[in-house]
Amino acid sequence: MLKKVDEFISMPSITSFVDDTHSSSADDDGEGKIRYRAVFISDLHLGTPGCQAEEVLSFLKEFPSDKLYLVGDIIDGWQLKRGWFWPQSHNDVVQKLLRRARKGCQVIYVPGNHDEFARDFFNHSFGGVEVHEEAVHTTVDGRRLWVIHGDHFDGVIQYAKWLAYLGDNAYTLVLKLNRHLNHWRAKLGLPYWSLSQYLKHRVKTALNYVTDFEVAVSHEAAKRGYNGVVCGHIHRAQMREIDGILYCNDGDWVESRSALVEHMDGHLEIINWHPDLENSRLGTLSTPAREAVAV
Ligand SMILES: [Mn+2]
Repeated sequence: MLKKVDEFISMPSITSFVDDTHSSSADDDGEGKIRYRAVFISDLHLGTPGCQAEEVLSFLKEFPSDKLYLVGDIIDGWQLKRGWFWPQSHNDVVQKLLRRARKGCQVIYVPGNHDEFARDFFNHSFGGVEVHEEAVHTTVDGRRLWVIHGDHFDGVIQYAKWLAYLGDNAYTLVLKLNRHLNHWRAKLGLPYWSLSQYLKHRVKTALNYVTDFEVAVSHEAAKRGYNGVVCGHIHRAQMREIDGILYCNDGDWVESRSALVEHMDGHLEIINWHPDLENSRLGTLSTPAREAVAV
């Protein structure tokens, strides 16, 4: 399978097809923008209210590329099963991805656990979007990066559930609940229960989880002979070297709005997309300035 993907990526016909994109029509997004060799995004969670679809659209418009990797959890099938939520902007994202494929961008979709329904369609193509169990991206300077969503490592890591993420709303709710709880505890003559201590423990567990995940994924990439790995799943953008392996996590579009890009010269960068801010980008080697939990 892997070999097949490799061959596919290096097929000369694909390369010439990609070159056609320069003759795109006037309505093509990305016109006049800097072109990227590859863009990696994951964890959009389309179909949930948390998905920042407008920001995904503005990001894609600003970052045209020869290759686009959709690194899983693009559509949240779990949530959609519970209740249909599909606003126009979510539809627009799907349309945008399909149009990008039509315009000659090679779109490779590696499904995750929330869009596992797509896992029935490995090695099929939908409107030019190729579905693969995993992929290999070769950077212009020849580094081979293993592209996977990452959920398969959940079982490998001790913590059954990932606690890497506690959203702002959940945190606000916990604070509110804690106030009420301690109000009643005081009335019952019970001592104050320390929320900060409780959260500190949770955060520590969450951070351990993140590190364990990063290490496990990197070691597996090394075992398979890759130079690096690109994944998503834990909603924590990151790029660093772990035991000689370049570990890249492209983050998410539920909160951090982050992506990984390969410039035409082969250097990789994590983008934190804040279209409203002038400087929405972080340095190539730096870690996105985002805490796991705001405590
Ligand atoms: Mn996932």
